[in-house]
Amino acid sequence: MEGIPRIWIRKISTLLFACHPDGICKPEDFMIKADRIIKSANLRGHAADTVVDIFRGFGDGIENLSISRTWSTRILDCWRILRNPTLIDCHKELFANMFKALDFNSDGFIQFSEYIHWWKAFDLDPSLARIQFDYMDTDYDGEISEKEFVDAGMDYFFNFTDGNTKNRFYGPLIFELTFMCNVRSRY
Ligand SMILES: [Ca+2]
Ligand SMILES: [Ca+2]
Repeated sequence: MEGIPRIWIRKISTLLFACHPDGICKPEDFMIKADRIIKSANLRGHAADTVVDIFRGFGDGIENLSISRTWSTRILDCWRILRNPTLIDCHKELFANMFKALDFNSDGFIQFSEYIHWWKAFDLDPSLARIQFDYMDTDYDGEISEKEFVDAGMDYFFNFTDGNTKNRFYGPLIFELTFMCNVRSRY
């Protein structure tokens, strides 16, 4: 972990622990999130199918990774990804697909009434959802465009120099870390 910026470790650890309490994402974790979104938003038909298809794709994407690895090893894997520019486009596509899954009414924007279900699927404090929504809404029109959403996702993963980032894409950042145990202290 030496040499990896602390803010970036905190962000990626937050992502990993948001997926699963042990910090190791498994394909089934994505389907649990999809199911929560569908139930929370009471989705039917095309909107529900889109959520399932896209989250299944996320799960398939990590299926080849060894689930016996520790979360700290996963962080090192992510650090290698970050430094591989050929994978930038893959991540843009990932966040674009995430956007489509959350744009339940397919109007080209994520409204807050849609976004709140993503927040609930991760068991995050609903009162903090508006803060992140407004952070992503960089043109202040009250909706999240695909570009705004992708930009926020890319910033979260690829920006490791902003030690005071306000980006909380996967919820409040894990505050303190040890490399040996699951520290869930957050602010
Ligand atoms: Ca929408
Ligand atoms: Ca906007």
